[in-house]
Amino acid sequence: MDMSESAGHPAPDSKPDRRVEITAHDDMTFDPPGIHAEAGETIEFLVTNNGKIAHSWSLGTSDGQMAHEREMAALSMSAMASHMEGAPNGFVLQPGETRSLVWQFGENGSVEYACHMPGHFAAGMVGEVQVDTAMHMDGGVHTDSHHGEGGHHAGEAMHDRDDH
Ligand SMILES: [Cu+2]
Repeated sequence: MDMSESAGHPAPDSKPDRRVEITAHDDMTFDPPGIHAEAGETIEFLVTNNGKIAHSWSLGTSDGQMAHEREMAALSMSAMASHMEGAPNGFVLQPGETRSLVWQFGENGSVEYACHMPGHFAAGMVGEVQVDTAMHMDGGVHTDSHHGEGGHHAGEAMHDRDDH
């Protein structure tokens, strides 16, 4: 594997800090086009192909994405799927398919998620994870972790958001 340390690593057995949903589209975009993560944070990515053609989704440093693009460019469509099947950092998504990946980010820096179906990366099908040192970001990011198990009042959940 040529994954750089700074990209982080797969963490399939870890409990994710939060879940992020991403959709892939036939106009060569991911929605959202980028997210923020905290250094060391573990995120479960739930990626759905909303298009009518196959897309792939994999995490890596910018250099790693370039290398992966060169590898995939040399493969046939079916070889690509099997090549990605064993990959720890991504997968191929058929139309309508949803797959998940739990990943723990490393130090500060930029990690990219990209599609390596023929021509897609070149067309700009790439998103960015900006990894920052732990701090309170725009809010609303960690609301889940503060919910108690046995809230007595239905109203508590609403207060939860305001406390932050
Ligand atoms: Cu694509």
